[in-house]
Amino acid sequence: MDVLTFGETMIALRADRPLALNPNISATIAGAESNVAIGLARLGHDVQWAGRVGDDTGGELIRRTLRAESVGQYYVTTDPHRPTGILIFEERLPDLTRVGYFRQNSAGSALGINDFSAALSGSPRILHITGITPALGAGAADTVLQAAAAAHAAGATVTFDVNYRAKLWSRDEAAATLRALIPFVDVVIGSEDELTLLTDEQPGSSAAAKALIGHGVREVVIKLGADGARLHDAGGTVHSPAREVTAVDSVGAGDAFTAGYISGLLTGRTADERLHLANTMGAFAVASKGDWEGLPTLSELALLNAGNGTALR
Ligand code: ADP
Ligand code: KDG
Repeated sequence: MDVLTFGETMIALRADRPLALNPNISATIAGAESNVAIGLARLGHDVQWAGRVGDDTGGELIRRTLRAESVGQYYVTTDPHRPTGILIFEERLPDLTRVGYFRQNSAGSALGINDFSAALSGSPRILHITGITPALGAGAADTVLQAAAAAHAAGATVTFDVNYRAKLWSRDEAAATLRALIPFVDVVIGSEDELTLLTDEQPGSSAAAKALIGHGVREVVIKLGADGARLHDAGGTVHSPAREVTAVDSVGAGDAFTAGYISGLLTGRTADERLHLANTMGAFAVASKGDWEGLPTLSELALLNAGNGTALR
């Protein structure tokens, strides 16, 4: 197994205007960790997503979609007592989306280490975690901590996307919980602002990244939106510009970026190449609607080099 990741995946209802205004709605799935898993599977990696889904049609939608995307679900449990959570994307302005959650007491939030401890002992090369799962409750937070510690002890690389969600918890709660993960994390991915949850440094300088490296983190990757991304490691700093695209839906760009970065780690690419691949994946996500639907396969990566108006015939 190349990568194991776990978290909550939900039914995602996409509304083309606010719900109160009787929109057209389409149903798909969303979840930061399964978005990363789909991105990695499209790039040809062997990836397992672990989690809990309800014994309902939402659970069926999630399972069918992940199966179609070649994401392994050997460690997915169907919870007989709790429903699959729901997320609503309301398109409010072009490229401005409002996200609403209906996920309290959901199946996905009841995730425990027993759901996938066998996977951890199956030696994934990389364990990918995010800061969303610990926000779902004390049990989920403890699960993330145990998983990170176990993977670290087993010699796996642990990648961590901070993914702070203000609708789920306060900055103070997030800081206290997420800082405990740092001793077990090899690669931190986040925005400038998110990094300051993990250290006492101010945003906008490299101090936060340096502090994390001082605490044993090997690589700190900072997502800079339309400015691309920057990597800090013991060797210094590398910046890579974003790919030029027209943004139509920025939600999911961070997950696509992370999938590209992890793929670069798995294939032994240089820092520059890892950032370029991550930026390319992020660009595909912002240039297409949906969290993961527009992500490229390996052979499609070069499409971004084609000029505007290209027809493939
Ligand atoms: P998040 O979605 O986690 O908030 P960002 O907005 O920084 O993260 O986006 C993640 C990555 O997606 C960026 O580092 C970049 O590679 C890509 N990206 C984001 N916005 C754009 C854009 N307007 N044009 C091209 N690439 C973008
Ligand atoms: O990263 C994109 C996410 O916002 C989305 O897919 C849903 O996992 C999600 C969350 O909890 O916000």
